[in-house]
Amino acid sequence: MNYIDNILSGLKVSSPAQQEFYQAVEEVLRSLAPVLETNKHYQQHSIIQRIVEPERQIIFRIPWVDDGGVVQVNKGYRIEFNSALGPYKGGLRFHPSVNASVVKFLGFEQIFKNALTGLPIGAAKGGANFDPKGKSDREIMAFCQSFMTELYRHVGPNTDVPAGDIGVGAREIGYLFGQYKRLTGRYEGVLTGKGLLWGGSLVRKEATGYGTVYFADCMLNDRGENLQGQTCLVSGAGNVAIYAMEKLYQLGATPIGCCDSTGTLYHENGLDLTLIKTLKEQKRESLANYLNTHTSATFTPVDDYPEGRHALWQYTADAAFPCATQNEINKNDAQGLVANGCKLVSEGANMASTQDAVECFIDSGIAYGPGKAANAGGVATSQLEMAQNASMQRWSFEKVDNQLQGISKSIYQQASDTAKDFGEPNNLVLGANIAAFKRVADAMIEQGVV
Ligand code: NDP
Ligand code: 2IT
Repeated sequence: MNYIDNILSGLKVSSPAQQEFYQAVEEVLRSLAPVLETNKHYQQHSIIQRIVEPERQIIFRIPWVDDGGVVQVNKGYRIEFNSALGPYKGGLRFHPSVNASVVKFLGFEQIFKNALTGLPIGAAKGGANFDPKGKSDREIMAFCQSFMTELYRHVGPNTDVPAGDIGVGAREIGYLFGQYKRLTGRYEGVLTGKGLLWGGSLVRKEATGYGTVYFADCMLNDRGENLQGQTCLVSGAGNVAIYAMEKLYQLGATPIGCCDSTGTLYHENGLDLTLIKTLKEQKRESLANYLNTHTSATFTPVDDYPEGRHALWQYTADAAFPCATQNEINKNDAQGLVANGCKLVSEGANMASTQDAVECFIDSGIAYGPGKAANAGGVATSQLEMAQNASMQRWSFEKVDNQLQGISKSIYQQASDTAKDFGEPNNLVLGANIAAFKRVADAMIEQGVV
């Protein structure tokens, strides 16, 4: 479709050198072709041109002092992408690979993910090219305080509510919240993923991983199957991966492989999740140390595998849960998984698969849940945290978990029904993108040219 090609080439001129961002935009726009052709009013209102341009982009300097007394400088971002459905909402990522392209792709995906939850949340993403690895607690705190010293003027419980993502967990949210409170003098729900002692919601820590597994269960149930007895590969060993593994065990499945930035861990008998939690959540160590306890497991260092990729996807399993980072499954990985009999992929990570890997999954007919649908349980539960903060209430674990399950099912149903309506029942990428786009686009039209 010429219209889409023109927009994509215009984007490459106005936002040069943003490969990840183009990838995310292209995937969405290509799947919108049937809607744009039949509903000309979206073109008349220039919805596509508006939706690909963030409402506001904040880029700032983050100076801080390391333990050696040396002043360090990082680059910070908050991209407030779209507020048609509610206050800006989305995570913060601290990782050396963070740049404008990465934050923009994440913010763009967030628009559609948040729309699918059906909750009143707009979309944003932020972060910094800061590497938390090897930093002391004091350095992490100094960095977070400096980050918030700029960010605080742009965020608030009714304007923009950040949360965690890679490299940002409960510890960082705590330091960020403390600095916001100090600068503004206000104790309010400006961040989600807060500690349970001071405004956090039960289930938020578990929500993304649990939600990705609930979504997988919906996909399997529709095919007359379930997770009981299935072997699983779960990439990553962070927040999303750990709680995906926990829920898999609860539903009778067996995670047999995972990875971190140092390498891939394989344990045919089933991974020892208690040990992984100790290594990763408490000690912040490499998964390689798992072998000190379990000599029958295998660890493949990342350096022993071509192009710094992880070796995880070469293993045979019934289901795959990429929960580490973007483009972690390429076409070769996808073909290998399918050839080895993998029948389900549910993405905990955002844009976990390259475009040709996605095509391989859809063409092969296996169940494939794209990140913006499969990992929306995290942000949905963040909204439940906001609701509890605003009403000064605290809900039980069971109440929040029930809502999370309901939202995961509803997202699956919307994506699946829309895919069927458009004649491609197995294409949840198309279903999720169209269902989400319509909600945001219609709200934008009703709110006028803003
Ligand atoms: P964490 O920082 O808690 O964990 C990330 C994990 O992935 C770590 O174990 C890290 O290794 C590993 N990792 C990162 N890069 C690589 C790589 N190139 N190869 C192998 N392993 C790697 O982040 P989260 O779990 O929060 O986020 C994971 C993914 O889920 C991201 O794509 C994020 O955008 C997405 N997501 C997160 C949500 C949330 O609520 N947190 C919500 C929705 C999506 P190491 O331990 O060595 O650092
Ligand atoms: O990618 C994501 O959805 C997140 N990192 C969580 C966002 C949030 O606001 O909870």
